[in-house]
Amino acid sequence: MERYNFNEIEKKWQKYWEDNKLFKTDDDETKKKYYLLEMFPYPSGKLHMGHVRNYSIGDVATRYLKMNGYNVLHPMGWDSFGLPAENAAIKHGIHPNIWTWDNIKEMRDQLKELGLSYDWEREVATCHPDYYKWMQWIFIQFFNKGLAYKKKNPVNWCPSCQTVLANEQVVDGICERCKSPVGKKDLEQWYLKITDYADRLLTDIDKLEGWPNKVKLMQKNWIGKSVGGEVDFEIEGFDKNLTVFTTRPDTLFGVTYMVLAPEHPYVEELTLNTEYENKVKDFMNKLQYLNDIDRSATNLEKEGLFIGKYAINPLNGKKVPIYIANYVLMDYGTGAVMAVPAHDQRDFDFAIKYGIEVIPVIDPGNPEIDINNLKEAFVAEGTMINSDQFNGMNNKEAIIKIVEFLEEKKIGKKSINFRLRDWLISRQRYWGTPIPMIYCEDCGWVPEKEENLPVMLPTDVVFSGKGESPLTTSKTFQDTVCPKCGKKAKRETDTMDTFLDSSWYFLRYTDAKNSEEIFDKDKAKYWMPVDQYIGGVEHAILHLLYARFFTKFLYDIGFAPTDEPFKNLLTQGMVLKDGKKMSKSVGNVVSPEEIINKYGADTARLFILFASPPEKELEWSDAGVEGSFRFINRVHRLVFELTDIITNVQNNYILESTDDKKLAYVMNTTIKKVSEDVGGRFNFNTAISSIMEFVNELYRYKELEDINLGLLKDSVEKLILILSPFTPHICEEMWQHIGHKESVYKVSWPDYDEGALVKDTVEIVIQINGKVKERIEIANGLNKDEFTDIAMNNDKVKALIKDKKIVKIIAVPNKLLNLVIK
Ligand code: ANZ
Ligand code: ZN
Repeated sequence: MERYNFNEIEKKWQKYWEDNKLFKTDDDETKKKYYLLEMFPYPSGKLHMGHVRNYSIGDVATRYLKMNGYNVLHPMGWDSFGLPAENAAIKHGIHPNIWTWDNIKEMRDQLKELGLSYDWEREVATCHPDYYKWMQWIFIQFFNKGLAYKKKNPVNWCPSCQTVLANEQVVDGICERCKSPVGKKDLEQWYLKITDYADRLLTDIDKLEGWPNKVKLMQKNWIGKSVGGEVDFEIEGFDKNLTVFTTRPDTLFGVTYMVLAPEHPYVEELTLNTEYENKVKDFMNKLQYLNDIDRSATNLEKEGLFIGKYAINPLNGKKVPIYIANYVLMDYGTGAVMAVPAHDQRDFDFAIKYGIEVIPVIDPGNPEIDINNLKEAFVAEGTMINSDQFNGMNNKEAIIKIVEFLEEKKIGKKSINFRLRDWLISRQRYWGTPIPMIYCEDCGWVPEKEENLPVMLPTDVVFSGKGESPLTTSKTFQDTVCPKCGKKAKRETDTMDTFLDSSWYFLRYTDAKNSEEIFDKDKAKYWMPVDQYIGGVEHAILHLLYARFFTKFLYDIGFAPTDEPFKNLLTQGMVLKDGKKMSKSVGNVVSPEEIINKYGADTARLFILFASPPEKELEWSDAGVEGSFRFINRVHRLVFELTDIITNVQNNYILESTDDKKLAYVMNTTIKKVSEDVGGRFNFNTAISSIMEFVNELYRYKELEDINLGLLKDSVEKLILILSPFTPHICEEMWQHIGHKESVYKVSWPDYDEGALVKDTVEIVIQINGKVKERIEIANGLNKDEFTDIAMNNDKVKALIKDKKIVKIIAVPNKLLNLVIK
């Protein structure tokens, strides 16, 4: 008998699929469509197990849907701009373009080795001019709608490397490359006005019924809508009011100090030529190493500085000191806070540290909390105290009343704040999409003419790792003419954040080769939205939010057919080894190549799909891989052994013996279970275990004396078909071996016979005095009397009872007969 030669089999079928263009998708609008998408990878050069998991999940679903008659779009591409290519250029002198395309080639081959059913004719690479041309086109649409603008913003600047660093290149305030302290430098940078979409991005989350709740919650928190009010405080001896944003206007009477973000423009004015001027500068210098995320952390050690001035509480005229502090951000609300230590933990920590008064204004009504001697801020609901005319109200009610009062007196108003910031998209990097903007002394910023796109990345660039933007080193790139007035002008030398590239690739796949338009609207209309998106939970916030933002924008300007891109979302769990995330830094990586070489792609796929449900973490197990390999061998052996006796048999048959009925029952319930698990719930692991039971039953059945060859043939065929989405190569091979000419991929998914789902007989348990004594087969579905009657008249039961006296009979039809005897 033939050995299972996975190497030969897998190569053979991969070639067959490719030669026969089996996975090519047509835009056939008469067919029901399904768009199944996995997140495209960054081409690092090596596939890791996380990729294998992500793509195997998608592949099973695709193959299943295809066999169920859907026209499935299942594309793949490359998120191929980004820093690693540029670092390789600086380190090893390889041009990013060469490095990237070499990696793409390698990874594409690895994907093909896994037998994944992609339509490679739709492949996109974001670093290809055919793609980034349309990226630039989108940017220009944003600019034309007033949604792209330039603003000064501090960047991380390494004075020794003379270059801008990304946040991840700054470790504890130190440059990752040269280990010198990093400073800040103000640079003009491009932003996208995503905040204009904040409200819609938030409310439309409720439309996303097919998304995991945890992802929706993360999106909501990131957008972070806060409803509250703005309140104006006068500053003693200063002619401008200080406006604060608060979510708790009810605590206004409890304000005991004010805090400005150190970057607040008033700070300089208020301390100019005072003893505080230099102290503020020192404070700012220390602070520059903390980013906004560190500064908002609850466990941040609060630090601040009194700046010598006082503000007046507009409700009670109380004079309170003004501080600057590390925990107040310039970029949120108004950059200023009314501090209420009694009811805000950050303010409480700060007040205790600096000896500032704590005035409670909400009474918890709980004798266990001593309101005049708080150990921590009281943040729950309660009754208003120390608040003049508002005393006695519930504090929620007081929020409304106080805002009304402020509005009447024109010292404040209702206000909504989003945590979401505009999106800083400028990068001082080479390997990204050039921002297609031109600066003219007379006309200001002007977009490149659309007919001149793409603005190509120049090739004469020096990769020194120094300077602001590498594009400034090109001799040819910068000098151009103004598209508006024709005068000499300069091109923007920043490139785009790579998150832009991945915000619309799913739209491009619907018409990937279009050179006239970003995509044909009819094609996009047919395919969009993506029916199922699959990817890592690490992209649950930014990537998905940006993709939703782009889709809404392209919808608004009349291009995208839907205003949400992804109907259903599956976030797959991580791959672990020895309880830790598989990663280079931990040193516990098992490479997909190693597994494919040793066992073949089908085994790798089967193990990964069987070991755990897709959303859960997956613990790597060598024994599990072995087990999957053994199972495939077992199926292979079974089919090859039976081939001769089933080849010329007719498929129609009548179920005769109890064993026939049992096999038919197992076959049909397995088909049903696999259909439900794969089609609806992505429970691949349970689908595979039921296939394993089916195989066991086939092994049992084939050894019987009296076997029904028609049934056997039908079972073997259906086994191959339902296993084929998981382990496609071996299933093609077996399918061919038993005499079929066409690919399994083109065969319809098997139906199951409802009638065969009812068992003729069931096994019941007989207990005597609570102990299991016997298991017997009896007819299925009897009512209580019939059941008791038949069970009691069974010879074995009679023998057990003999002449003892029956005290009690407990009968659970189809399951259990318990006799109490004396
Ligand atoms: C007074 C107050 C009393 C506050 C109280 C809270 C509780 P969220 O919910 O996240 O929007 N705040 C306002 N601007 C800030 C800034 N730029 N940096 C740091 N903190 C800032 O938070 C809103 C609350 O955070 C605001 O309400 C303000 O403190 C603070 F018992 O005002 B609150
Ligand atoms: Zn001009």
